[in-house]
Amino acid sequence: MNISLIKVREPSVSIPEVTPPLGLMYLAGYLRKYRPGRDNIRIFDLSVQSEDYVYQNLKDSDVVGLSSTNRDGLYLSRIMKNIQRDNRNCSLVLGGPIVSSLKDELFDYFDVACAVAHEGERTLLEVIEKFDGGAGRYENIKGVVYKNGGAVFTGRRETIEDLDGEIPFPAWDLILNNPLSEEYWKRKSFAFFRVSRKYMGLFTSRGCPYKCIYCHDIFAKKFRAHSAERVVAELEHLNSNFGLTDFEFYDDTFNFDKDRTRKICDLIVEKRLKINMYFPNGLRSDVLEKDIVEKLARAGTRVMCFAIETVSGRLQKLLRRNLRFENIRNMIEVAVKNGIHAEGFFMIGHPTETRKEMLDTIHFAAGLPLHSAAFSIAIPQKGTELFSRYIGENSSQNLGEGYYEYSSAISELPPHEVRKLLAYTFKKFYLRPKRIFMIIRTFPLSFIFSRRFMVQILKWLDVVFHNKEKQK
Ligand code: B12
Ligand code: SF4
Repeated sequence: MNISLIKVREPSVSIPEVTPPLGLMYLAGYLRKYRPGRDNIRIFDLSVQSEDYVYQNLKDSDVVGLSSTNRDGLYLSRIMKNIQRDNRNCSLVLGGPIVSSLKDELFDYFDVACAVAHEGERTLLEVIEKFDGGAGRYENIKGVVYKNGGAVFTGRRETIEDLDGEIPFPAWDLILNNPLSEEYWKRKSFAFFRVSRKYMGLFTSRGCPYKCIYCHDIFAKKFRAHSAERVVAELEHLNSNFGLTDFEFYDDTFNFDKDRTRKICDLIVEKRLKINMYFPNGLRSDVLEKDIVEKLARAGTRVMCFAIETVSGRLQKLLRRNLRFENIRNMIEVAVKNGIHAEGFFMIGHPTETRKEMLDTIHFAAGLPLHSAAFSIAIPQKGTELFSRYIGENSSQNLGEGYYEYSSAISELPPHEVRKLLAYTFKKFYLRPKRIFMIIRTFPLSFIFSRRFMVQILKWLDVVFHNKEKQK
């Protein structure tokens, strides 16, 4: 079958970061393994390709699979209508985080026969078998949302436990042997900086055992991981076959299994792999240990992000984040001492948060020996406990451009006051000679003079001055 998989993402000024469509590469790799020689699979990405280009290339598709997050819900709806209009004989299937978040509510927004929720590999395989003349019925396929009068969700499918045995390498070649790869490499990726222009994202574990109320649950609340050997085999493969040296890890809790983390680092050193590693999606800082940070540094870690969010013990509890703080400063110091660029993630505007709590977090962040910090405003997203508790399930907010409009005042301060404080965080944190010197010292020169870096500087300036305008 001709299968086209499309990442649907509206080109956005507010989030310039773009990453290769790892989820689609996993699905393509899986279909190749379990339907060998039966499909011709292509991947498109609307965050880096034009709509016209994608539409023109879909003409002979038997199946079109679309992947989206909530943020791009309204855009997805428009794209889907256009595809349905031009390709009446092709079967459409929807997947990605938006389906896991909305489930049977999905059909309130989208007119599609079938959607796949949560971990997609096994479910998509069964859906494709059905499209390919199989006798299967949606009602017998676990993990789908299908139309039967209204929307029916067939229930959550069991997770894949033997990741090494069942999940093949993602179909990286569909991106890396394609001019499309250049489009990712010339844009800002997830990490604060990269040494080499060329890179690939990796996802070495699935699921997260923590239960933060603002977070989604795509891969279940249980940590499952590829073995250290498999992770290093992926790195070696990408290094020797595609010449890549830079790798961004997008795992939710890469370091949850301490021994696996140690072993991955040891193997990289043992095999003398000369690579640069980045953890832009954060490491769980309270389960880090000094020797682990040192090993990560020796193995080539350049950027390590610490997701701290709030310093308030009350809010840590309310958000069910439950981060223990004793260890954080130490681990940041060890990282910095070992030449790793340390970034902190912080949020303000949490439910019931007071001005004092916000300021405490800002001052705590500014006092940490971090190179950089990303401050954002907590936005309740559909499909999370934060949303159902503080906004209400019936609201359709968050499926489009309005996403970043901080319209839902869930903290003690009105939205414009929270925005004012956000602007203050940038000044408080960055406008210190010591910090600027620290940042420049860890950056490779090639990055300082790159277009990507200039764009980042402009973005920061925009945040500071844009908010100033709004305050007037
Ligand atoms: C890399 C990343 C980014 C990158 C790139 C995002 C992008 N869309 O291009 C950057 C840094 C830009 C980013 C930004 C944001 N992100 Co982000 N990001 C991630 C991250 C860390 C990894 C994504 C990944 O590669 N996963 C690994 C692959 C294997 O998983 P997957 O893509 O979900 O695919 C699997 C299934 O979903 C399914 N599937 C996926 N597509 C399809 C398609 C079909 C047809 C089928 C059948 C199945 C299927 O099968 C796949 C294999 O099992 C995830 C966290 C996570 N755990 O996934 C968050 C995540 C996707 N991001 C999230 C959010 C909230 C955001 C932001 C809104 C943050 C913000 N406030 O600014 C923005 C929105 C950007 C946007 N417009 O999409 C949420 C999305 C929640 C939701 N329901 O929408 C996630 C899940 C984090 C979380 N736990 O809350 N993000
Ligand atoms: S925010 Fe991070 S630690 Fe919390 S549930 Fe989500 S992935 Fe897990």
